[in-house]
Amino acid sequence: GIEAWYMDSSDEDQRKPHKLNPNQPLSMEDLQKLGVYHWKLNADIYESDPELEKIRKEQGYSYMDIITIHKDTLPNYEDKLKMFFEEHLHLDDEIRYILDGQAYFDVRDKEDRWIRISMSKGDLITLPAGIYHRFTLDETNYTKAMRLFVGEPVWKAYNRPADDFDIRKKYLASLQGS
Ligand code: KMT
Ligand code: NI
Repeated sequence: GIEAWYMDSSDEDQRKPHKLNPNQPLSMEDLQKLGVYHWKLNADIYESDPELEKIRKEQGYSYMDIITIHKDTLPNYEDKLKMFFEEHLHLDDEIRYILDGQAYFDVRDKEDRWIRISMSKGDLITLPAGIYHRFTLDETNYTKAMRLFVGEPVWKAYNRPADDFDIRKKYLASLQGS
């Protein structure tokens, strides 16, 4: 299941948990305040899951594909993992549903601290357009994820600094008062 915590600042292996000592966990409500939303689904039935269908219909997630992130299945594995771990933003929401294995999504909080979100089979997450984030496998080195999108997918990532984009300003404005 999903779990979130503030990261330590050690530059050890990115695949390690990087929890503080003592751990500083975050609640789902804390994540919602940053515009990050989570659903728990039954990934064993993803091909015919009415709950997933309902979410896709309600949120307009018309596009989907599946990416298997493992050194034997993903072309240019090392380069892609390096890219995924560069701090970046997108002009659209990033919506990912973990079908197998596990992985970490890191997002910045309002004070620019890193939050690590631990995702495993059955976790669906949405990161809002304009939030700075990055992705890494954990020490198991494998995950299979569904990528969802409203309309045609736009994969372009803008590495930080990307502060001049309207979507970034809009995201920051959305944090005001929350
Ligand atoms: C991104 O943009 O951060 C990604 O697509 C991460 C890898 S998808 C599980
Ligand atoms: Ni991204």
